[in-house]
Amino acid sequence: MIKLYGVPRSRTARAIWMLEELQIPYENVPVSFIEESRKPEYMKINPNGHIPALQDGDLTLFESLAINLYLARKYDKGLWPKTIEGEAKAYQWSIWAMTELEEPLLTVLLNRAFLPETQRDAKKADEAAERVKTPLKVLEGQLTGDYLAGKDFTVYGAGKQTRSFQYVSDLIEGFIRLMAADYHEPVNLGNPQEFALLELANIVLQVTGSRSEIVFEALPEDDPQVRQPNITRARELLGWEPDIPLEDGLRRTIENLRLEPIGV
Ligand SMILES: N[C@@H](CCC(=O)N[C@@H](CS)C(=O)NCC(=O)O)C(=O)O
Repeated sequence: MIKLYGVPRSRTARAIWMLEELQIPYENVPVSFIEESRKPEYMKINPNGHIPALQDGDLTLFESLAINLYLARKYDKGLWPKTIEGEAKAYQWSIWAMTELEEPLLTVLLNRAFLPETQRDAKKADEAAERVKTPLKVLEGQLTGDYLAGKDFTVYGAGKQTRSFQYVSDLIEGFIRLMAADYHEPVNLGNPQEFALLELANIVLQVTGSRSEIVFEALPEDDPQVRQPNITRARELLGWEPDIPLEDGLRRTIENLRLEPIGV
C-alpha cells in the first residue's frame, strides 16, 4: 500500500488532498517536522529531512507537488490533463505555486498565526503581505478568464450528481463559532442544500457571461451521486447554518474578481 510520510498539518496536506481526491488506499505515517524528520531512519527516505515523502512500490519520492503530479498521472481519474498543452499548464501552475506564491504566503502565516506570539515579527508579516499580492493578482486574473488548464467546462455524466457549496463568509463564521466552542469532535460546516453539477455549470456561465462550452464526459465509476452534509451538530452546537444562496455567492465572487484588473 502507498505510504505517505508526514503529519497532516504541514505540506503533507497537499498530498493527502490528492490521495483523497483519487480515492486510493494509503497509509499516513505521521512523521513530525519537529525533530522526527531529521532522524537518520527517516533521512533514508527523504535525505532533505523534510516532510512529505511518498513510497509507492519501489518508488520513493519527495517534494509535495512532484508527489501530487505523479499521483494524478499514475492513478488518473480525470485529474490528469488530456493534452501536452494541458500538462504544460499543470507544471506551470505547480512550479508557480512553489516559487512565486509559497514563500510570501508562508511568511505571512508564520508571523501572524503559526509561530508562538513572542516569536512573531509584524514587520516581516506586513512586508510579505505586500509581496503576496503580486502572485495572487496573477491567479485572480487567470480565474476571471479561462480556467487554469483549459477553456471548457467539463461535466461528467449527465451532470445530475449533486454537490454542496457555500460562500466563504458563511464558512468563516462557522469556523469562528467552532473555535470559540471548545468542542473537539468533528463538526460538518457545509450547505445541506444540494445542487446538481449541470445546474452549477449553467449558473456560472450565466453569471459570468462566459462563452465556454459545457463538454460532457463519461461518468467515473466512483463519482459520488449525492453530497449533502448533515449539519445537525453545527446547528445545535453553534447555532450556525449557511445563509448566502449559491447564486448570490457566485455573483459576489465574480464581481470581486472583476474589481481588480490584473496589473502585473
Ligand atoms: N519543497 C518541499 C518543502 C518541504 C518542507 O520544507 N517541509 C517542512 C514541513 S511543511 C519540513 O519538513 N520542515 C522540517 C525541517 O525543516 O526541519 C515540499 O514541498 O515538499
